[in-house]
Amino acid sequence: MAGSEILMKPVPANKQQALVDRLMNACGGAYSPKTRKKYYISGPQWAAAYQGQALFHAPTREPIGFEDVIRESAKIGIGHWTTHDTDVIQTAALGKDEQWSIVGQIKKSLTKHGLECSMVTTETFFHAVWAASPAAESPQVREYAAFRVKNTVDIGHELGARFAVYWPGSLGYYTQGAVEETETLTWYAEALNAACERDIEVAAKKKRKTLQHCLEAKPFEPQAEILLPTSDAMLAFISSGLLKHPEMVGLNPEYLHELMWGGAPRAALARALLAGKLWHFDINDGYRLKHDVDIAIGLVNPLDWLNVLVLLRTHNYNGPFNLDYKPPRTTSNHGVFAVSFPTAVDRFITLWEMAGDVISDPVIKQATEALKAGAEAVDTRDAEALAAAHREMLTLHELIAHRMFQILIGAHAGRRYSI
Ligand code: GLT
Ligand code: MN
Ligand code: MN
Repeated sequence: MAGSEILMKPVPANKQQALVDRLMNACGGAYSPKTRKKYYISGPQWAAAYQGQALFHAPTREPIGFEDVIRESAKIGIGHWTTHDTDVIQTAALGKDEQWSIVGQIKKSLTKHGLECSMVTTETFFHAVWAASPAAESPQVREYAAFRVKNTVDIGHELGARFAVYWPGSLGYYTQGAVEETETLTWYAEALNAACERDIEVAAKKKRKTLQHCLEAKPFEPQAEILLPTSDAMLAFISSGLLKHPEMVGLNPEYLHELMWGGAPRAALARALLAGKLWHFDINDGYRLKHDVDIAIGLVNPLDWLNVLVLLRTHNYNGPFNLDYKPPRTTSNHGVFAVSFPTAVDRFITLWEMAGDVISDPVIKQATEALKAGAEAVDTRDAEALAAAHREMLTLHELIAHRMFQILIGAHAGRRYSI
């Protein structure tokens, strides 16, 4: 292998796309766009259009608009599209005629390419107006925040969306004493109440169902201290009594955001499921206790992802899987749609199918059933006897983990490195 670098000739710029496409083909294992479309997968406008910029980075890609994203998503077989209000409409045009003409163009583009808009979200973190968050002390800023979330509800209904997402990443503070938490949370709830009430009105007028309003937590970034840092904090907030329509508000957990605070994403999802609030799910990958690297699904923690999907399949989760990741800044505009998106979708589908294999695997099934059957003739008040009676059985925990690994790498289906 050492010689291969020597033999490889420099690749001229105009031959590089062809090389990427050839190696992408050589990978094999791609699903057809028709197969991909059977899954409830959505592609965010902001993910596809992300130019590779961040605090320490200049953009590495050219800007692209919704026409490009919708057209290319259709080619790949991504059936749903999601957006922030300001991903597609300039802040100054929000609520004005120009907004509705853009929304009209989006509708046309979605219809032309056979996509549906599944979710809309309000940008409440980027513009200078949000310096003190959407729940700022100033009543005028809060009135503007209410206008923005209500306007997103209007856009959502017009585009046929079923979900609205809220990421309160600017709800918090940098310096201590700057905000009074209970006040800020009460004001934030007022904005959500305004969105829900508007939703009830518009839905009735349009004879549509109301939207499912989903809160998304992230433990840090961009505020230093965040008031609703985890999905669990949000569950508490939903049932705090501050919301007028808690039944309209659920969660949009993001895989990496739970990992970022050191939690187990699967356990966070389980708690949301038990509360009946797992409505929408942002899928990606990354590392524990690091910033929001938004790597595509399965590239860091494939075994954990498999385990997550076993849980969701077991509980018949039927909401969207939103590809909220950032194509790396080393990936070109061409690469975003030639490699980044199709491979993310295909890893998701493969892991989803594997989760089905895990659920029906005879070894895992027997092991799980045996564990649940417990041990025979034992005094349930005698700790020593109970521990001894189950001693051999509990080895199955590790055996189950090994079997899941085998399923992940295909060893259960005959893959071998040596005999
Ligand atoms: C922002 C955030 C994402 C959220 C988006 C929804 S905004 O990009 O980092 O995780 O899903 O508002
Ligand atoms: Mn997200
Ligand atoms: Mn993220």
